[in-house]
Amino acid sequence: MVRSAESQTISPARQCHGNFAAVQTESQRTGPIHAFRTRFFRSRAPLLSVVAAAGLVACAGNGGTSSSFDLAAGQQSGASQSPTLSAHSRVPQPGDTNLLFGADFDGAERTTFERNLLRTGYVAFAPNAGPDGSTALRVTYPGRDNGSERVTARAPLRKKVCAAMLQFDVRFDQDWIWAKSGKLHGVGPAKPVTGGRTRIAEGWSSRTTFYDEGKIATYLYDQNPNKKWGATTPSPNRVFTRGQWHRVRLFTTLNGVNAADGSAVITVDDVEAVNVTGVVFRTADGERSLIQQFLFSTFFGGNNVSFAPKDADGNLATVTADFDNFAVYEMPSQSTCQI
Ligand SMILES: [Ca+2]
Repeated sequence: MVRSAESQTISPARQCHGNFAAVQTESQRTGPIHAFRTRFFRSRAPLLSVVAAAGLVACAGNGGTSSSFDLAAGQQSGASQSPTLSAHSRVPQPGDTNLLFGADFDGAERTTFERNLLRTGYVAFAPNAGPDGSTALRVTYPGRDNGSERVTARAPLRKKVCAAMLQFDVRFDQDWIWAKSGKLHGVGPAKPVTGGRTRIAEGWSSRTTFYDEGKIATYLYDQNPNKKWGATTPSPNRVFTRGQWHRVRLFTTLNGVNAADGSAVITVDDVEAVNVTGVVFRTADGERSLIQQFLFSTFFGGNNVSFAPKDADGNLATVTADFDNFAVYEMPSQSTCQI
């Protein structure tokens, strides 16, 4: 049975999904991925520890075990457990996974992705503004009749996969205006379906949105034939505070072609915020339907001016948000999706 994402129940936010310990595998420390990581995180050893231990921190003191991988030292530190996932853990954790894409804006030379972002005209690099004092990306959102100017760019992943985790850090400016809602980033297949366009069998998109005074939501273009726009599932509580850095993770798992077993899960600062199951992202299982693009996508709205940021006098306003440390990881698939 095909079920829409909107029909699903939101589970209550919780701190941890049970006992688990995930550590880096040998395959991550060698080969091109390692070289990529080394280049990407060449000055980011403290950050990498956080990335490698993602999810574990939230469970420390709650049955879990903290662990970290120190790239500078080149060895595992902390716990020595084997990579395992608890049977009770419904959310994949970064551990024995591959980094498929990364952007931290700290390189001496601009990458193709960064140059594509600059071409939008609404981004700038903000030295020392990142959560760790590094360079962050500052996006400007000028309000307009359909919400705000669109700031989008796509980047290919290094591998086509069934399940992936996107993570990024975001800080909404102290003067941020929430308005109704607006897009944040996500992942997609070869031809993502967005913007109310017609569904195609191998097309879909899985994104996040800010929503309603500081909540977050999944925004999914699935195969529901009755919907023009994506399906929104908001968090039950506010998760964002203006002026503070937050770490967002979006776990996307594709469905098997004949099964309604896809899912989209968001955590914010290691706390689960949204959990949507039973998603039918696709009805064809060709290679083009697999997760293969990072979708940088942020703007207010929206298809009318009610989505736009406005000041106290009701005039269109311009606001900013900072982003840093984008990374997409392959995750172990927990559906019947097969590559
Ligand atoms: Ca940075």
